[in-house]
Amino acid sequence: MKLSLVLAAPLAYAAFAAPLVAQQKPPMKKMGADTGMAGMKMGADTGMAGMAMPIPMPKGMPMFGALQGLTPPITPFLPGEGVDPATLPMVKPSQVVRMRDGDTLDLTAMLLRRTIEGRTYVMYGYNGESPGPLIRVPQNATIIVRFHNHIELPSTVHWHGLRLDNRYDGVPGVTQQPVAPGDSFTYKVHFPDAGVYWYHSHVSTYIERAMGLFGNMIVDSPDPDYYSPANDEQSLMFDDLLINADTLIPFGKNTPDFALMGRLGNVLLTNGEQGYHLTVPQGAVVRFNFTNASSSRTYNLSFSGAPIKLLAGDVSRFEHEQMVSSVVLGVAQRYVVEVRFPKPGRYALVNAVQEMYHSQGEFFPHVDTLGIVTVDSTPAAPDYAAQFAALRTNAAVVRDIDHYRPYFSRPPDKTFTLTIRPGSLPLGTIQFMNVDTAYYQPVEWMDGMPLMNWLSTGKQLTWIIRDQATGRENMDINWHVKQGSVVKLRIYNDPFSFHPMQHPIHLHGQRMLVVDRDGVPTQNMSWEDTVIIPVGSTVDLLIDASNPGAWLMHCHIAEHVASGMETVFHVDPR
Ligand SMILES: [Cu+2]
Repeated sequence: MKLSLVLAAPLAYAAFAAPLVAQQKPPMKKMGADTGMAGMKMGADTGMAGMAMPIPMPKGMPMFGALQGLTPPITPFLPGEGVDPATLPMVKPSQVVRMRDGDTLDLTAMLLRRTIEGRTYVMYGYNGESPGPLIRVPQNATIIVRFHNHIELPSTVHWHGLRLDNRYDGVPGVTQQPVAPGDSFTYKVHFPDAGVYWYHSHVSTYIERAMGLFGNMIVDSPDPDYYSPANDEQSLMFDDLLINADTLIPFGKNTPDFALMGRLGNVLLTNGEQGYHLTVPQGAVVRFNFTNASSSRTYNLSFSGAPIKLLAGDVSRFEHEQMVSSVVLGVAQRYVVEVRFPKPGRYALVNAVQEMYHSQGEFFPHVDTLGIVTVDSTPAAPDYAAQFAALRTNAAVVRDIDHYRPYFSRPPDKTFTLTIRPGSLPLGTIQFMNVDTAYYQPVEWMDGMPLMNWLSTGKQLTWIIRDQATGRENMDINWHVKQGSVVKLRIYNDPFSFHPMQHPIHLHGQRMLVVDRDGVPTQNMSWEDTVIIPVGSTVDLLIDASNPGAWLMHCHIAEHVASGMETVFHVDPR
């Protein structure tokens, strides 16, 4: 059994976890008296004991005195204001809805009650479920979805990863008007590619998606041998909520808070619940469809050492199946893996990441258990051990990508820089960022500065996609390409900006290949719609611009897109 992490592969956790200190900012002075910025700690020693913090702070995390007592300048919003929760339906688990070509589904966004750790919250869902119904269709099917908006905010549905007709892409202001409360909109949803996709609200996603407006879609290939055989299949959507004591932390009604790093929750949910559980027979091979529905969290997933075989990315299988020790799942990404559970006992599904306190330059491991797979002593039947051990080459994927290989080494047609422009942030935040003492890592796995993050709003800063050639930014870029062209896009994530952070960049309506990261060509590709660009990295993408229309390209961190980080990729019809 080969267990390896290939650095050029998209899943190299080690490459995303190493601190970036030397690359950008000089080592810091210890926070405290010598800096004049009191490194206050919560608790009795600061005299702050008993003062209720509006956001939860990790134990031992240093605080900045200058920010103490501030709250973000937002109009607080939570779903269902003025609604008696007792009148709302209790959430139901997501149900599989199998649909055939031509079928129609009614999908209603609505208020729901949910119970988490014994407390009841008002949140959103579709058709009484959150995640919403799992839509399962054959490849090449087209279905009709009648969307009804029964929440108090305007909404739309975006069909993430699908190369469908532009007018049904669900982007307010680009492909349609937002659907007002009480109104409906009919989508024609086409599924040209097999794999794992998801649908979600594309209006105020930092509220609506975060509060539960998302669901999975599984597109089945007609090829019965598309994946190797498995004893079970599980579709898992990962999500996180930020709760303090018994309160959901409110959202900004007109602009997001947590605009620097996005909202990272302290309650981790799998398919809307804590403590995922699965029981399988000994030796079972389980195919997992992973979807990251979080606003900002990147996951590094593994199963207590059980072998993981990587099968597929966002929009296709990989050229070659490979064994990996963990799966790095950026916001909005999907991976299909198989896991074999060789011995009876318990295997924890964990998110194992590196935590860091920016101000201290302290790094330590952080592990959250998302669920448990219990393996009983009955042997799995059939026994797929041999099929699991065989690493297949997907000749159809290799042949398809062959058409694009001549473009791999071409110079880029367009180069974007990812950066940020700070505006009227709190003085304490500006001081901290300007003293060149903050540490950054390629990927922010945890919120290492929650108070500063909470206090930053989308009105106080702008996240930027900048066209290097023209200097134009975000929605002013105005990029047009001809349908059928193959476009090389280089994206550089500036590590010297005011606040560097990874950005999961998503392109609507097309498929793309990650051909190169920091000068290292990708050895094993799948077609993607979302790519993580770590701090300081340069990524070369090859876009198959096959689908005409005005397609949004944006950072999928909900607070970043709401703070400006979006542009439109125009594919002009032939
Ligand atoms: Cu971003």
